[in-house]
Amino acid sequence: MSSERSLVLVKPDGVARRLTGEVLRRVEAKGYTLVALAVLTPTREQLGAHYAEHEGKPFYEPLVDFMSSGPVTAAVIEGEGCVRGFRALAGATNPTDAAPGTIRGDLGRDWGTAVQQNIVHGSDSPESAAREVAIWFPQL
Ligand code: D4T
Repeated sequence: MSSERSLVLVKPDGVARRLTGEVLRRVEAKGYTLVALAVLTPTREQLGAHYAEHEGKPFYEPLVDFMSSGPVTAAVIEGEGCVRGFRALAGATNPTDAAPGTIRGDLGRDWGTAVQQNIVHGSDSPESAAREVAIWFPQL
């Protein structure tokens, strides 16, 4: 029995566009289990921890501005290979390049903003997932 977990965020653009249900539908249809779910507007401090690897990059401030601009839906999902599996569901970071059939490919586009508004975040490794779950769901 695997207990691999990933941290999934429906970003403010996705929540504002009423796509939380569509994202969670795809996660569940794939066969992953929802372990925890919350709707919240993240603080800049929380986002500083989450995006620590990007601090100092040109898109960092626009990224934190965007991610703190409204509510996000945070979820912990579980299942064998779910870190890589959710990244496959999400598609490429740039929604213009993301393949049709993926969340970003089907539902996202370039809006000409300073930071990509690409609907979802998914952890990029099991180690990142453990770090991110602790930031978003310290009770787990
Ligand atoms: P997240 O982390 O949000 O799941 O997205 P990715 O894993 O696909 O992408 P990332 O961490 O490299 O980037 C975080 C966030 O910043 C935006 N971004 C990124 C951007 O606007 N311009 C850029 O050049 C990069 C690299 C998109 C996602």
